[in-house]
Order: sequence, then structure tokens, then C-alpha cells
Amino acid sequence: MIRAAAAAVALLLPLAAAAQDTRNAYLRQFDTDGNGCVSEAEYVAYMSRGFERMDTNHDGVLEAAELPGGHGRPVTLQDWQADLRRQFHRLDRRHRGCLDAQELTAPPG
Ligand SMILES: [Ca+2]
Ligand SMILES: [Ca+2]
Repeated sequence: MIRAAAAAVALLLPLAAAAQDTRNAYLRQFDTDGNGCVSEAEYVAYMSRGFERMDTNHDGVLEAAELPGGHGRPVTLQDWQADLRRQFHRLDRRHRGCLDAQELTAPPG
């Protein structure tokens, strides 16, 4: 796993312990079509915002200076999104291609 993506996930983890209402509110941030579950495209789109925030010079690559801790190998947006798709499939425990609130907030395993 790409370290920067792992760090982004770690920041979101406290939400995993939150109540169902909070989980549903969290899901709604991803669920742009409002169908109550998060597709791979919705997951990648939402989580890619973290990349955009970190990519302060907007060149589509996170250089060492832009990564948490200020070191590491450069990460392209393509690498980042490939990693997000792998995360999505790990979270999609029921293999429906869509995450419900419980799957979305489950600890990665
Ligand atoms: Ca959706
Ligand atoms: Ca950059």
C-alpha cells in the first residue's frame, strides 16, 4: 500500500467507532448519486480529493515534500487511484461493487 494513502485512511479511522448516524453522514459525503451506497467511482473520486489537497503545486504528482512526513517515493495520481481501487475492493466484503455505511467504515483488513 502507498504510505500516503495509508496515512489518509488512518485519519479517517476514528469515524469507524462512531455511531450509525455518523456513519450514514460519512457515507453521504461519498454518495454523490444518493443511492445509499458508495460505488468504486464515488470512492475514488472522494478519496482523490486528499491527493489534490496534498498536491500543492498541482502537477499531478506528490513529491517527497508533499507527502506526510516530507519523505518517500513520488506518488502519481494514477498510483494513488490504483491504490484506492484496491482499498475499495478490500472494503467491499459482500462483493456487490458498492459499499454500505458499515463496509465503508470497517477497519481495513
Ligand atoms: Ca452511490
Ligand atoms: Ca506535486
